[in-house]
Amino acid sequence: MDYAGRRSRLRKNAPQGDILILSASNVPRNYPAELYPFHQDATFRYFTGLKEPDAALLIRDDGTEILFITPPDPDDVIWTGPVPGPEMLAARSAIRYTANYADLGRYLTENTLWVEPYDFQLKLRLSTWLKISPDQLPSRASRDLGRAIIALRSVKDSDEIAELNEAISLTKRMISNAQAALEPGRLESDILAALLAPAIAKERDQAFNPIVTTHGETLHNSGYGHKIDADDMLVIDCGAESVEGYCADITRTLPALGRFSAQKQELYDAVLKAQLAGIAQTKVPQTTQYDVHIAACRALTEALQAIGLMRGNIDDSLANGAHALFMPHGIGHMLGLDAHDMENYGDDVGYAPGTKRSTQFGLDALRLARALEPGFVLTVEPGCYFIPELIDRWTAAKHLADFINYDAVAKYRDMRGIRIEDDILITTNGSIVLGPGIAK
Ligand SMILES: [Mn+2]
Repeated sequence: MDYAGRRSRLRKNAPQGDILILSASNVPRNYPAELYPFHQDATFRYFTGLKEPDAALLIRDDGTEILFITPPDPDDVIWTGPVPGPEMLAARSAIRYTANYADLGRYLTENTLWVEPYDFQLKLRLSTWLKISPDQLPSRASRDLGRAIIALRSVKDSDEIAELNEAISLTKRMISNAQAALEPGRLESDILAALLAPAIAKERDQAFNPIVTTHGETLHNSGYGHKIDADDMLVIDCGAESVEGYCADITRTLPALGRFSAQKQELYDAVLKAQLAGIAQTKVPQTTQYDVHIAACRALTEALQAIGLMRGNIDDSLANGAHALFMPHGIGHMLGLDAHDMENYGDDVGYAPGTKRSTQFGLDALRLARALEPGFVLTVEPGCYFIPELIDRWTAAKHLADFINYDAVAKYRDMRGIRIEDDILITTNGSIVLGPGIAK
C-alpha cells in the first residue's frame, strides 16, 4: 500500500493548516489493564498502515510528517514481549519524524485540522489538548478535511481491490462451512461456530458481528440462541477482514433442509430479482446509488405484485414507498476499511453537496445515494421481510392500502426474512461483482 502517496494527496487536497489524524485508543473492559479487543481507526490505518493504539499522525502545512507514539515502557516487556519502537513504526510507513504521544497537545493550535472523533476517550483527550469543552468539538471540526479524506478513501486502487477480493474469498469459505453444518435441530450458535472457524484459523477478525439467524425479519439480529426447524431459512450476513483490514460484507439466505418450500422459493426469487436488477443498474454509466435502490425496489414491487402481496400502479407505489413495508432499509453502502465505509463522516460520504437524505420511511435508511464513480466499492443487498409489528401498524392504519393487499400479507405474517448481498466494484465501463462467486 502506498501510504506516503496517500498522505501527500491528502496534503494537496486538504485546506491549509496542520492535519491531525488520530489512531483508535485502547478501551478498558473492567479495569484499566483488561482491554476490549483493539480495532484500529480506518482513516489512521489508511494513511499509515499501522495498528498501534493511542498514536497520531500530524501532517504539517509544509508537508512535514510526525508520528506520535507512546514509547514502550521497558518494564512492560515481561507482559507484552518486545514491541517495535517509534522509529521502527515510523520507518514502516515512511514517516520521517517521531514524537511522544504524551506531548501531542503542544503541537496543536486553533488552526489544526481534525475530524471529530467518535470515541469518547479521544473526544475528551482532544478537548483537553485544545483547551476547549467537548461540546465545542462538532463546530470546530473541519468538514473540508473530512471531505478530502472521503474523496481519497472512496476510490479504491488495485491493491485495495486485491485485499477486498481476498476478504470475500475467505468469507465464501466461511459461508460454505456454515452451510455444511446447517441441519434442522441445531442451534444458530452451532452454525456461527462453523462460520467463524475458517477465519479464526487464519487469525482474521470479522468486519462486524455476524448475523446468523432464523429470524431474518429482525434486520440486525444479534442473538444466536434459536433452534433451527426444518422449514426455517437461515440469514447469514457476515464478512471477514483481509490481512490489511479490508472488509467483506456478504449475505446469503439458506433453507435448513437445502431446499425452499414453494412459497418461500417465490419470495427468495423476488429478492434475487431485486438484487440482479440493482446490480444491473450499477453498470449504467453515471448512475446514482439512488437509482440502484429504486431499480431493486421496482423489481421487488413487481415480484410482490405477481405473488399478490402488492397491487396498483408501480410508479405511484414506488413514489409512495409502499415497498418499504417489505424492505425498510437502503440498498447498500460503501465498503472498504470499514464495513459501512466512512460512516463516521456522516452523509458527506453518501450524498453529493446540495442533496439530502429523504425523510420517507425506507429511503431515510439509504446511506449511499450519490453518483457512482469508477473505483467505488459498494454493497447491493435487497431483502424482503415480514416484520409482525410493522405489518400490524400499517394494517391498522390501512397505510398505502391502494398498493398493499393486507389480506394476503396477513397470511405471510410469520414468513420472517430474506436478504441477499454482494460487493460490487464500479469500473470505467460498468461494474463487477467482487470475489470468487458465491452461490445464491
Ligand atoms: Mn451490508
